[in-house]
Amino acid sequence: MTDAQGHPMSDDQNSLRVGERGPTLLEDHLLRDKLFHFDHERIPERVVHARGYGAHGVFTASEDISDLTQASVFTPGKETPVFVRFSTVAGNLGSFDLPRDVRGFATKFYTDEGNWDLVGNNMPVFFIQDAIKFPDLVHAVKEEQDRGWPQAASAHDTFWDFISLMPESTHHVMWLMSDRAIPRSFRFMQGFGVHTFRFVNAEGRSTFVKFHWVPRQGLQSVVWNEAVKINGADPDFHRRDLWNAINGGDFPEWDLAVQTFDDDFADSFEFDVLDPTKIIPEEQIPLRVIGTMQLNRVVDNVFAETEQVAFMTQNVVPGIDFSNDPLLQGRNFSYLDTQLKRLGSTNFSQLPINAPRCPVAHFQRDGHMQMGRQAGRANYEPNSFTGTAAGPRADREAGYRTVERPEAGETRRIRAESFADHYSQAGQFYRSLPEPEQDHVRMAFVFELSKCEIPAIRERMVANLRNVDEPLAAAVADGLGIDLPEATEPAVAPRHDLPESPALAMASRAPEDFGGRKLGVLVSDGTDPALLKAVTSAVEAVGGTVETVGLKVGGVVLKGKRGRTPVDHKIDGAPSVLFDAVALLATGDGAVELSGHPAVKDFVSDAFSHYKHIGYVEGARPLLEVAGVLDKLDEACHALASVDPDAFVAALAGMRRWERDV
Ligand code: HDE
Repeated sequence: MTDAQGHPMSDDQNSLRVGERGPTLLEDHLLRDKLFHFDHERIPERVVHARGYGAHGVFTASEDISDLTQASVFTPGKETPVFVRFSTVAGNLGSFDLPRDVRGFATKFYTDEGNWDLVGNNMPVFFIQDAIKFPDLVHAVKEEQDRGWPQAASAHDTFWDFISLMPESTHHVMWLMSDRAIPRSFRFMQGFGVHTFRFVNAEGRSTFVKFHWVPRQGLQSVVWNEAVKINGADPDFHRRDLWNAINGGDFPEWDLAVQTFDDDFADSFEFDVLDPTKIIPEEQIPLRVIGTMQLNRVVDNVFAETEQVAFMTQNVVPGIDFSNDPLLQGRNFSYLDTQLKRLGSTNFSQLPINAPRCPVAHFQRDGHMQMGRQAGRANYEPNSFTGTAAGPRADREAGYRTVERPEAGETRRIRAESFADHYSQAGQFYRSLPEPEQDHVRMAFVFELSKCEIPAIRERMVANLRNVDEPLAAAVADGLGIDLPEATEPAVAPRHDLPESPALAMASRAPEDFGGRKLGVLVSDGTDPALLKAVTSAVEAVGGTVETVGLKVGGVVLKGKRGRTPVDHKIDGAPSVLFDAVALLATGDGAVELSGHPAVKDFVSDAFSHYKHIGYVEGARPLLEVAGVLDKLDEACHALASVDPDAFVAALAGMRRWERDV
């Protein structure tokens, strides 16, 4: 062991003092060195997206799209290392993983032409149309400034006050109230670049493009009551999930897909393609898959990688360019600016997690924490030196060339007329969802607005919702116990004739099997080891995992066995919210003993009311009885005496049993 200067340490337990019990000496340079560094360990957390989790992986391009873009990252078969950071938006660094919130989905591609950062979210639209509103939005959603709460929650007055006064937020709020805001795991989320970008090919021709990440695992969310409980039982639920999956060799994968279109489409589309509160339905421009990303390595050090990674929308490579989306233009300023505040030096791009993996050559010099020893005589150009002394030169052909586009007009602070329709796509989104997903949206609005203390805010929001969908507004008003207020006067009459877009439903991309998910098995003394093994094998065969839960972590004595078989969890620490489905293999006296335990009752009744599949053996009936569900059993409650383990596990595919009457 050494100190920071490399001096060998002889003792890291005791500071230097006079005699045995005397004062500590200022002379103790080793103590001071250690405390000096410790005192400065923290850097500012991100203003937004503070809580995140990252992983390394690789992107493999699959399609020849050289007609669209010259970006080398899309050369078919080419593998490019990536680093992804998933995040929540509103909560502080130490908040929990399952607030109702947008999730960040930021990807850094270390391409051979410099870094390309696709800094997206798990929802395809954004709250605002102009970057100048971003500080207001963020202030409104974060803790209220006078009281310092709520942490990581949008269910409070200032958020809904702002939203209800910003009709342009309505579409995004529909997504925020949907199941997308409470994902089961990062692995089961879609990602979106949100803005319209440009592809540029070698001839300089540009094509508009929207980016999508589509998880091969399918889409999956939890229910709100479950999210609330997960945050208590395991605040690190999502980061643990990603860590466990990757370390267990179950590498999550996403297809990168694009929607590309030209000016003619942009001109004919009902909405402005530069407006980040709008989508282009997949039914109108289908997704084209151009590659796949796999995450396959966790970080070595969360601070060095996940915390110090600096994503920036303006990190683009030759072949990718910006559009005039006003939000994107504002972001292109903000991300660079924030890195200086957070990382403290213009040389943040030299940190290993941020450093390009291709050669870097320029005349930028010095600054705090300069790591490079930039050799040669010239640190400017033009210069008349030759060879290495001369330093680098720009390359007109291979260098980054901004697409040439005509721009004209007066300088004005206005919002284009084409951005004025705030409700039509919000209604289209809602009407495209299947009934269970619509139901969750209604319940979310009622929950959130019930948390507002100022009645006028609730009413104003419901007044806006009348422009989205009348039955939705009526249901929310009913849930709040208020009269339906008069509708807000919209800037543009909302359209209710937009065709439904089935691709917007989570159910349209439901998982195909139980792979990547987890079965919680309640066991007791007397549990049948053969059945436990058969269920475990069936789950593992489709790529899922099984964890056992018992009364004591030391284990249970399985039927016919002598010693104890350890369990993964003591019941108090493993409520059923931590699992995607449960199997009750406790039996006989063991089941009776368990049924007297309050946590067991919650385990079963929560699994039932969270619409989960439940497998059970006959001996586990006392557990179903104590949970009050014995007389409500439905097709998603599987009697393992008559359903074999493979059929049981096959039934766990897809989503929850939404039809259940809970
Ligand atoms: Fe961000 N955003 N943002 N944002 N954003 C940041 O950058 C900002 C927006 C997104 O894991 C900050 O390094 C402005 C849209 C993600 O490190 C900051 C505007 C989308 C992350 C910032 C937006 C995003 C950030 C804070 C409106 C989805 C986390 C720390 C014009 C397409 C990246 C930082 C990570 C982070 C500014 C809107 C996604 C302050 C000004 C739209 C995923 O620079």
